[in-house]
Amino acid sequence: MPTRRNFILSMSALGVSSAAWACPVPMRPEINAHSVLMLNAACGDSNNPNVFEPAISHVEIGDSITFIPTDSGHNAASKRGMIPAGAMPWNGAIDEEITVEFRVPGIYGYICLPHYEMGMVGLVVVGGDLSNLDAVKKLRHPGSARKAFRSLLKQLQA
Ligand SMILES: [Cu+2]
Repeated sequence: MPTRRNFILSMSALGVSSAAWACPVPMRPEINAHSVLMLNAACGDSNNPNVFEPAISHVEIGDSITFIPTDSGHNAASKRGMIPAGAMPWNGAIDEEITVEFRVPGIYGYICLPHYEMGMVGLVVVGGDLSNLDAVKKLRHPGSARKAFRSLLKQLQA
């Protein structure tokens, strides 16, 4: 049974941590796999604009990921040369919610087209398979995308 004091404390805690409420992961029963949010700013970090959240997703073979346009002006599209051989590319429209099924194991790099050069990129790893890492690393990227992909790929190898 929560006391009145505890109640007040938890309410003030909500106020303090309001930044975290700017980016709720939607709890929607029809999305029972994985979701990636397209955001104008990282959760609680306005200095980190235009991000996929999470930037790295790990899924099993046959799983789907739904890319959700939480904020407008973004899309999710696989990056040519950054998906496993035999895998299907995808290209969501701006502000489109798109669900992608991953049947081929490996690393998938994807981008938001309007913010690619600003570093709005992400990775999906299917089946824990990093065998196309060298091929993925070879690709060159403009602007901040280079650093962003390098940082994400480094996290994969850690
Ligand atoms: Cu974007």
